[in-house]
Amino acid sequence: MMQMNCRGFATAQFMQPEPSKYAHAPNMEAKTFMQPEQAYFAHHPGRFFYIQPKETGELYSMPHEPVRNRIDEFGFHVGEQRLSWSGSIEECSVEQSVRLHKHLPVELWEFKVENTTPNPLQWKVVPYFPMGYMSWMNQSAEFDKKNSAILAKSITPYQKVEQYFQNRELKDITFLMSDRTPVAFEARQSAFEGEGGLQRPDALRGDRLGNFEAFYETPTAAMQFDLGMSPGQTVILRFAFGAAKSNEEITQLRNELLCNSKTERFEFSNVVTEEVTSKSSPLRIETPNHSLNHFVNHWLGRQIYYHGEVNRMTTDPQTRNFLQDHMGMTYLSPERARASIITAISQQKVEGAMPDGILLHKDAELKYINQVPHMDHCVWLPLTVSVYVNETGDESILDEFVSFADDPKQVSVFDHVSLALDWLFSQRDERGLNYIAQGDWNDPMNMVGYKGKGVSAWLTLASAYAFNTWADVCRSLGKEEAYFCFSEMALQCNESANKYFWTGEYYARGITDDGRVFGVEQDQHGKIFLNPQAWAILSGAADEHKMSKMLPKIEQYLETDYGVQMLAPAFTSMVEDIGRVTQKYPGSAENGSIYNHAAAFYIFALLKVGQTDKAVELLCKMIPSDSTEELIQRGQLPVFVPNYYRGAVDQFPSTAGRSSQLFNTGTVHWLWRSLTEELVGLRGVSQGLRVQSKLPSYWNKLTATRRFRGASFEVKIERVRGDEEPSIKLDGEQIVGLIANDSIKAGERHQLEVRLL
Ligand code: CEZ
Repeated sequence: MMQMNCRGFATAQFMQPEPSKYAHAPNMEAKTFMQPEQAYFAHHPGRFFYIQPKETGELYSMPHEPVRNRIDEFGFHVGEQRLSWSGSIEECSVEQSVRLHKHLPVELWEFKVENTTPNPLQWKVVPYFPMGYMSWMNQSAEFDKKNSAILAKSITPYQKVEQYFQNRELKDITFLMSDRTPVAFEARQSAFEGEGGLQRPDALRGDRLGNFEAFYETPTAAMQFDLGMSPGQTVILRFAFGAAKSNEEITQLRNELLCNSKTERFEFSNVVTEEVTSKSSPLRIETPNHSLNHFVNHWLGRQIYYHGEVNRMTTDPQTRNFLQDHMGMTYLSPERARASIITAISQQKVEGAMPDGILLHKDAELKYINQVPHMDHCVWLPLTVSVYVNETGDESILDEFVSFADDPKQVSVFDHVSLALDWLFSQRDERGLNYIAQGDWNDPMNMVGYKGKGVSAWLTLASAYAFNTWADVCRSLGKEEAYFCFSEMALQCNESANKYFWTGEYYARGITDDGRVFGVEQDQHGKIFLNPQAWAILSGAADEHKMSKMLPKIEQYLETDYGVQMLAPAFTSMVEDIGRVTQKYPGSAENGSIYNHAAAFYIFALLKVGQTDKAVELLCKMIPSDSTEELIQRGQLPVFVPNYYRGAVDQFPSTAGRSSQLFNTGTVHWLWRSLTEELVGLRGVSQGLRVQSKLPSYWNKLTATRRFRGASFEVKIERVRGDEEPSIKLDGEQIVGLIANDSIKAGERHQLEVRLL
């Protein structure tokens, strides 16, 4: 995984099996995971090329950092297969690009310059790939002549004997390897920079770099190339940068990747495979909103696929994340989703509880947040399994026999899910409200119920939704008794929620250990939370009357130009009966940001009840439009939906809308469902494909292509003309809202025409 910005700063990570890096930020890395609004440091992590034309002696760098000298033109191009930067320097065109290896933690870089002047030119080009501080135990760097490579070697710090045996397999060498021999190199960071620093490094003052190696000193990788270019000539330099375990591995990589200088030899391609490239995306839409179309058609599937493919770069994804990530994966790669559902279920405890995290590797352990007891993990199981069954039609999964984490006894997947729900139902107090312990969906809401009494409104409503969802599955399987049983459980949860949390205007967020109802009008901060409202709609607790009260309150307190906030006003100091969430910076993350995951639940719920205008308005706000002003304020290109945009817009207008830059978020799966199943309105059910399309009043038309069980449906949604009746036509024939299973065959294409009021 690699994330880069236009200036050349980069964060790259790979799994071995725990998340690792080969280019390091300062020491803080050891104690943290992926950070929101990541800081970049002058030296790293970055990939830079210094450029010095002999003719003028000026110093430039590509991309903008670290020299920051103005160049004539500058472009940053985010492509499906590669990232590239283009520029014009002293009338020559320069391009630099990066792709990732399909399987290995290796970046492939190309640096291309074309002499577009009428004169012969002499340029000094120096790639500068700092590795940062690698290890306090052992770090060094040397030049490997045979491979034209700088090898920075290190020992990952550890203390326990058993870690030695695990760490033996780590790729502790970071290399920068070139396809041609440099005239000189520099492997010691301080020698390269000297007094001039990164912007004017001492090493570039002379004719040649100093050929210094690093002996327990901060390593770096710089190589010098002197390029003589006749008029019209193009020169290409190629590099591989990455992690390896041994010198032999590096030699082998060189043979594979760099020995033949023809571009075709580079078998680098997209990790996100053909399954989701824009051409074969299982969903394509054409709406009047171009930014939305572009995002959905090019990037949304990729962001979902990324989650399912790498599980957020952890070996113990939180159970709720893992299950939602595979709920999304169902639409793109059902086989993987199926296997993941089984993996998750096999880690259920025999009493019914799902663990806090799913272990994906034999040496994996529950870490960080997964050591804190959260009460909501069971909610996500029926949601994911029902999506899987409805989308694929593969009911056989329900009959698979799977054991438990703590019991070899095997029961069917159907029984596992039912057990999870029974457990959820049992974790309620005498009022019928779900205990929160140290968190629910909201991770850092850790002190509402840590004494064992506090309850969550969201979780009570989410349980009801989970029961209803499972009841529907039971009914479609003909299990009437189970259907009634789960429906009854949902009803009880909804009744309790309405009794204890409905304030007359909207739903409160919970009741603390000491009996304080919070998330209500009287609270100075955190007066209203979005999640209980959204899930009260989903669970059916909120009837029309309640919705007519809630929706204006959400609009008043939570909606902003950048989307809908998760709570408001943001907390400004610790509230000891709510917890850590109140200590996050106001307007960031769960403390009142535009937390897109929560916004997506709300959008999905609105679509379910036909509040299409509001839903589509909020959905469009998730994706930066192409207005320059807005892009600058958000600070992010519309190639992924971030975890959050800064909220607390009344308290902090200057930072409102700023992106977290975090691309890990369950948002995308709910966005996919909102678009595919609710707006375009093609939802898998056990009898086939249900057609219930929607259009906001401010759109006249929506066309889409949706792949379903291997068949492809081209949908045209329009309004009725004159006094025409609403209608649905499948391949020219009128139907009544259901395409039955026997007319859905893999490989076939169908035309659907939907006319709405
Ligand atoms: O992580 C997410 C979790 O991965 O926060 C969501 C939760 O539902 C997801 O499962 C809402 O709480 O302080 C924390 O521990 C935070 O909770 C973060 O780890 C949080 C961040 O938004 C990072 O993505």
